[in-house]
Amino acid sequence: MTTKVISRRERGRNLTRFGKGERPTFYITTPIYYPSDRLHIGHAYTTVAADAVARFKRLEGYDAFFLTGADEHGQKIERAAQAHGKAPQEYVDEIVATFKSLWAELRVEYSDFIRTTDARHRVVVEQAFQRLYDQGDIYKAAYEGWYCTPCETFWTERQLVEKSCPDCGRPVELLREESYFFRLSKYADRLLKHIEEHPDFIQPVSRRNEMINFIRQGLEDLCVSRTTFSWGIPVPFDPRHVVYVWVDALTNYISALGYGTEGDASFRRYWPADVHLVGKDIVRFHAVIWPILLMALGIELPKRVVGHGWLLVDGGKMSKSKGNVIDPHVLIEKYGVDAVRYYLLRELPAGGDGYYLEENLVGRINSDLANDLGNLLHRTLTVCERFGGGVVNAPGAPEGPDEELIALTEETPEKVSQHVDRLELAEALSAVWRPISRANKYLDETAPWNLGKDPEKRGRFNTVVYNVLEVYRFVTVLLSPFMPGFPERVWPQLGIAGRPELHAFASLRWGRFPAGVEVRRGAPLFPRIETPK
Ligand code: ME8
Repeated sequence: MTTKVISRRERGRNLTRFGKGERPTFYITTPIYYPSDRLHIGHAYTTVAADAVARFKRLEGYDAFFLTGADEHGQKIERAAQAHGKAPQEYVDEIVATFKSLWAELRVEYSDFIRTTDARHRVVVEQAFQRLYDQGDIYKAAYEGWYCTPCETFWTERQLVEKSCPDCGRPVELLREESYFFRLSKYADRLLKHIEEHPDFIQPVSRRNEMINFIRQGLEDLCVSRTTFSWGIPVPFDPRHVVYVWVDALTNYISALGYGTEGDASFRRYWPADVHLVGKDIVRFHAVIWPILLMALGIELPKRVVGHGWLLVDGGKMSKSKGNVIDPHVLIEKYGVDAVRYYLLRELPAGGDGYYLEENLVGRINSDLANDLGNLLHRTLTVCERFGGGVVNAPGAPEGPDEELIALTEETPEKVSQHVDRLELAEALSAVWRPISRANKYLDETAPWNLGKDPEKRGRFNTVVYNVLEVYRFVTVLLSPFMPGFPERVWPQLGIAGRPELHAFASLRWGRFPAGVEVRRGAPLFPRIETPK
């Protein structure tokens, strides 16, 4: 990817340029999910990924705003409510409550949760629709075309594949309605120019190329109202129509910030969004319809639309009809939230798909978390308690493999930061694992359990223990956005629970670990999961 990477020095300059209370901002969003059903680990992936990025930015000193929410209107929801014998509002209220409790369980710390049934959202959609109509970008015409309700998407006859939806393969319905249309075609050239001039606008590059081809084939005006059902926001000047659910939904990214209202301080502060993180299935809506809506409204475009791959299960994409949906609650209950977050974020390579397999999750827990990460601390604290009275002493002059271990650890924060900037979270985690693996090997090389027995080697023993624990402090800080429960369990063991200044990104300079602290070995951080042979 071609994202410009800001060096630590530049970043430092950026941060110091702003006075206190004027930190640089960062705005990241997830899609707002349909409350037509319970969420599965695919949705959990997107939300945890955005949460990890927002937390990382906060760690670095940014004022990060992280938005998620629910997309509650449309025919699909109306039908789901009917099928459950409920009024739509009652139905979505119940499901949205399950979204919020899942995010709490996954320790997702959003700044705001927007619902398209919120009054604050509705006024912004009404206003935008009215404005587009007043300026002639929305007009009325007869519509005949095909509609896929599960995808809430219109298709022309020629776009269908075997008379079905080209995206999901399900049957489409013929619609004949008087509708309002939005002049997408009028803005196609401007959008293409924008995409060409901003190589980072759509990521990864494969999606970018796909979008360029899609736009070059010619954009047709978009049908933006419906009359055959009523669960939506009424068109302000013609209330027999409701606003097309994607126009309604996309507007969440600015309605949550109070765009166009008196309380628009957040809009002025955080817009344009730094990243709209979405699954690859909905890049088209975010990279074509959304920017054109914004252009027509005279609003700056988001900086990046990042499409991630799918988490696949046996038989392809998770879907209720295939009966292969993985429920995150079950996994959290069984393996704990840090392990589930780690697995999700470690498993999907940037831009590509990944396979969910419970065996792989258990494998990651046993090898990465129990063996590498957990044991490193346990082994070091064991020798520190047995031979050093549990006190961390100041290190002596570096020798042998020390310099290499220190250099690798010192360069890691910047590497991780760059990966996070590029939304390469699996790569960011593997960068954290390099000093972890090196430190495990370092313990084998230096064998502090032998040094500890020899009074003449006390100095070397102190150095080795100090170095590994300082590596552990770096690693714990860097993992905190990914596994927010992890540091809480580590700091007391390292004896620095009451020293928040040592948990900050800015403290990641080698040698800050305070000599003289007393460590306290606790229960293993990640017990091995025994699997039947
Ligand atoms: O599309 N792997 O909502 P939705 C990875 N309401 N991510 C997955 C996934 C999988 N198997 N399955 C789903 C909508 N996702 C609209 C969005 S935004 C203005 C409106 C994630 O409930 C992925 O991020 O169908 C995808 O984009 C999103 O869930 C779709 O959620």
